Amino acid sequence: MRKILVALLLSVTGGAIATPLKKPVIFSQDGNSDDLLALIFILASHKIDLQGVLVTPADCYLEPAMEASRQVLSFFDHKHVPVLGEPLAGEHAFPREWRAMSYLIPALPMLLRQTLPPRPAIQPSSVTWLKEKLHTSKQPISLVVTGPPTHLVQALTQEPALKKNIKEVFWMGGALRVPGNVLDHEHNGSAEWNAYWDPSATQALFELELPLWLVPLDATNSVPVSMDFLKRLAQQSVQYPVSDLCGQIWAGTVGTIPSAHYTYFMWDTLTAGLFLHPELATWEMLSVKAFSKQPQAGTTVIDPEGKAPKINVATRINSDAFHTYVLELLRQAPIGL
Ligand code: AGV
Ligand code: CA
Repeated sequence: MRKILVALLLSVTGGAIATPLKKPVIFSQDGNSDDLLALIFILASHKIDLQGVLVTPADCYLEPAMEASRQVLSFFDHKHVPVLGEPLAGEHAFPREWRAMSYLIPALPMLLRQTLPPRPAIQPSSVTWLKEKLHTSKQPISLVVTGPPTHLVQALTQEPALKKNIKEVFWMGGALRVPGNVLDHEHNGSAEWNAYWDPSATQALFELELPLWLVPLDATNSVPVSMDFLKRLAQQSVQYPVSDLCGQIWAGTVGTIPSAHYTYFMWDTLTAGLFLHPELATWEMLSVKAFSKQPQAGTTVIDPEGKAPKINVATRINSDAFHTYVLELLRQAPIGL
C-alpha cells in the first residue's frame, strides 16, 4: 500500500520533490529557555520542513539567543537553516533577570560541543527575509511565533498581499479569561508578556484577519514545569540524547523564586506541541481584540460585541496527554550525534 502511495506521489510531483509531505514552517522566537525547547520540538518532528528561525531580542539578549539557535540546529544536523535577528526594542522591556537566562543555553556542554560554520558576513533583516520567503514559497507557509509578533506584523503591514501565502499562525500570547503575567508600574496586570512587549503589534495582529491559532495563558496555566514531569524525562534521558538536552534546559528554569508570578510554565513548548498535534487542546472560535494603551497595553479580550475577527483559541488542554506526547516526541527525534 505504502509503495503504491509513494509511486503515486512521485508520478504527481514528477519525482521532483523528495519529501513532499513535510510542512514548511518559519519559527519566530525570543530566546528564552522555553523558546529553544520549542525549537527542539519542531526539529524533533518528522512532519516539518523548517525554513528559518527569527530571533526577537525580547525575553533574551540577541547574541546568546542567536548562538543557541544555531547550536540547536547543528545538533539536529540542520546547519543550513538560516537564523536571523537584529537589535530591536519593544515598548516595554522584559525584566533583565529573565533575559539573562538566554546565556545559560549556549553554555550547556551538549551545545557548546557543536562546531558551527562562520556566521554569514551580511544578512538581510528579519523582516526583509520573511517577506522574501513568503513571496517565493511555492506553497503557503506556517508560522510558529513564541515571542512578540513584531516581525510578522511589520512584514504584513508593509506587504499585505503576502497574507495569502500564510497557511496558519500559531502564537503563544495573550490572556483571555485569566489574569495576565505582567507586573509593571502603570499597568493593571491583565496582559501577557509577549503581547505587552510591543502592544501596537499585538493590536495589529488581531486586526490582520490571519488564520490565527492562539495559545494564551488560559491554556498554558495547566502546564507548569513540574518535577514529576522532569523525573519521567530524566528516566528516558540515558537512552535518548534529545531528552537529556531538554532536561538540562528545563532544569535551568526551576531555580526561580517559587511564587505564582515566577513559576516557569511550558508556554512555548505547549504552543509548538499544539502546532504539531492540535488535538491535544480544546479550541474555541472567539472574536478577540487587543488594547495598545496603558493601563491595559497588550491586554487581550473577547470582544463582547463580536466585531473583532474570529480566531481559534486553545482554552483547555489535557496536561497528562500533553506530557505523554512530549516524552514520545523526544524519544523518536532524529539526531546525528
Ligand atoms: O509570557 C510567556 C512568555 C513565553 O513566550 N515568556 C516566557 C515564554 O518564553 C515571558 C515570561 C513570563 N514569565 C516568565 C517569562 C518568567 N518567569 N521567566 C521568563 N520569561
Ligand atoms: Ca518566548
